[in-house]
Amino acid sequence: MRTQVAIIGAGPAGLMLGHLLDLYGIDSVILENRSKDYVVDRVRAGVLEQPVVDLMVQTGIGTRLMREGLRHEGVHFAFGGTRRHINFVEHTGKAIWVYGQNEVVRDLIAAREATGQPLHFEVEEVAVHDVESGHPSVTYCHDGAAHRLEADFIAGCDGFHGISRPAFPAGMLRGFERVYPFAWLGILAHAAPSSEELVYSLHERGFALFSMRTPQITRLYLQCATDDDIANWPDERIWSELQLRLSTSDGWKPNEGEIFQKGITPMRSFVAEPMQWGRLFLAGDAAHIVPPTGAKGLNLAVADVRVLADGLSRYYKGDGETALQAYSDTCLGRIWKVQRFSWWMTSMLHRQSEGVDFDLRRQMAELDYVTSSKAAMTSLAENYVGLDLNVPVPPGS
Ligand code: RFL
Ligand code: PHB
Repeated sequence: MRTQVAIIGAGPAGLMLGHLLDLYGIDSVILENRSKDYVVDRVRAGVLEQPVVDLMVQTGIGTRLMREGLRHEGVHFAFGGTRRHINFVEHTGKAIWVYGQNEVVRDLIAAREATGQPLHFEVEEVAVHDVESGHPSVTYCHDGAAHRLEADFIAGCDGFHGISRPAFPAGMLRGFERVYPFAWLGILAHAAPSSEELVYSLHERGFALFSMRTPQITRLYLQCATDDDIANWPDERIWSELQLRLSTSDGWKPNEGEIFQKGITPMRSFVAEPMQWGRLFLAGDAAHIVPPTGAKGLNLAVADVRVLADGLSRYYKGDGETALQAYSDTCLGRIWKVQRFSWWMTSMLHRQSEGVDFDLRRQMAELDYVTSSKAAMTSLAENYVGLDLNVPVPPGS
């Protein structure tokens, strides 16, 4: 079997790459080790930057997003009992959209299936070979049979725990990491959102975030301990903690409802450099992780594959390997800026450790400044709505 680009992983990175390559007329095969239901139902991100929304609309996969997505002009910050709003549109002319990662993945799978290009779920034992040659290949098992897929290039879009990054030879890759001393407990509840926009809160008991998925479903997060067990969090405890940390003196508080999903997520910042070895390219969570406080993971994954699809298209148009040489450096420039923003939001909004009251006072002062200085609000807004990405959209899309 042969293709131009073998893509490992059918998360947002792998599926969006397959979509963009198809628009450029480049063949690909996507290999995913989980089932289709698992990939679609996995509860993850919720916020799309303006550049991602624009890309989806311009490349023909934005119809449902335009119909069902929730356009938000800004976010609120709650601290010291008050709630302050930063209006992104006022400061940058751009907005953000709340549209679950599940929905993005669902739309991308539908687009893929409509093209008839291969997308195989539940593949096993995926391995990459001859990456430093001009003829790399991927071996895997599917439906009980062993396969070898020959390709011009391999895209490792297989997330933080995939096989692509560990395939780099020892010493070739440098990892930069920060693990945070807290985690997020996240829930989905059948409750109408009581605020039209997100509320990020710093409370002396820790961080909390009010978000949503639809006009009927609220998404909420609480800072908890890294070794916490979800069994320690019966629904009543979750609601009472959320009410304590989120309610503000203007009378605002989250609506309660039946909790139908809950889980604990660790927080990490990670960057792997470089993102290319021979003809293997890493993209998305395979190459970097951001703590979720800036809502950047999915958006960064899409930015990487835009750069990669553009480089591959120029390669096939005749520019040769030089079209791809800048991939890693181009992506890393943006990645480190987004890492900085995600780390900064995380540091500003989380209780660092019990009893460090100096930090709490300092963080409250920072929130006061960030929500009142025009310069600071503009800086936060331009990072939150997404830094400009100078990559063309595929022609004919
Ligand atoms: P994914 O989504 O992890 O997809 C990788 C895919 O590869 C598959 N895979 C393999 N396939 C074949 N062979 C193997 N050996 C394989 N190993 C793995 C996996 O099954 C999977 O399908 O990575 P990708 O595509 O790079 O996308 C990244 C995003 O999923 C991630 O950054 C975001 O979800 C992060 N994130 C958020 N991002 C945002 O932009 N906005 C948000 O609001 C936001 N909130 C969040 C988040 C992540 C969270 N968690 C659970 C980590 C909130 C949370 C709680
Ligand atoms: C979400 O809705 O899941 C969400 C929103 C904002 C974040 C992280 C997650 O910063």
